[in-house]
Amino acid sequence: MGRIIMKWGGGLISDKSSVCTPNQQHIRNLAQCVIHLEKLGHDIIIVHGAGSFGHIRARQYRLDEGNIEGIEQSEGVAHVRADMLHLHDLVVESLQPLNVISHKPREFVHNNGPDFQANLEPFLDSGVHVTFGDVVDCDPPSEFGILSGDDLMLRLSCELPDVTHSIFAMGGTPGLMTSSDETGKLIPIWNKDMEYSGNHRQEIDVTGGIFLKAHRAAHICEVVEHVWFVDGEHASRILEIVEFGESVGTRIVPSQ
Ligand code: IP8
Repeated sequence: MGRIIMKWGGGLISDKSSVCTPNQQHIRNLAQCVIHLEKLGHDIIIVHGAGSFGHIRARQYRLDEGNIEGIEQSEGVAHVRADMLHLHDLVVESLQPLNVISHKPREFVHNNGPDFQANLEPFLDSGVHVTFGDVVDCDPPSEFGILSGDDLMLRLSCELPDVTHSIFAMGGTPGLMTSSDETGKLIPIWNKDMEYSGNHRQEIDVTGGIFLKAHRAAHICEVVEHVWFVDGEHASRILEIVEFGESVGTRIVPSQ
């Protein structure tokens, strides 16, 4: 049936402005969607973002800048890793009774960004795989860094065989928009030569927000047929994409 790789955005599964506050309803709805797709026979990988379990404290301890001389950050690394594990456990629990295989990036990834080093073969084992944006060890002088789930989406989607769908479920937007205010319209089909509008709250978000997603998705669509941004608050749209090949959202396509 093919492999579906989906991102559960951090802003969708948590309240991004309030530290370590999960959105259990959204997690439950997405889990039901995965349980349905698994029954149909798809191989599934979930990559979840960090939301308020990662970005707020990572920003506070400046973890995205790596090791900074004279600043005590090891407590911050441990704290964010513990918080991420908490969110990860909620995601894994939501998927019961599926056979879930958890992959914690701190245990299998070295360095961050799109060229991180990791063996991705274990993601081919049978079961539903779950991984997430995390604090990973890096070469000196950084020593550590933030690995975004969007970079995991890129590498898993481009390097694993039989990937049919790469779907970014986001919170608070139906897809890529023409403008960030109330006059904005959904862009149903987008390629990297087209414009769009995005808001990146740099004071909160330590990774790239919508701009990083669009950039990674533009690469993924070179090798994966169905690459989509959808409003994850309507999890049924994910099912529609898989079942009918279309739904409300933005389909990302290669540029001509
Ligand atoms: O939310 C960020 O992952 P993302 C990971 O997928 C941390 O970009 C720990 C902030």
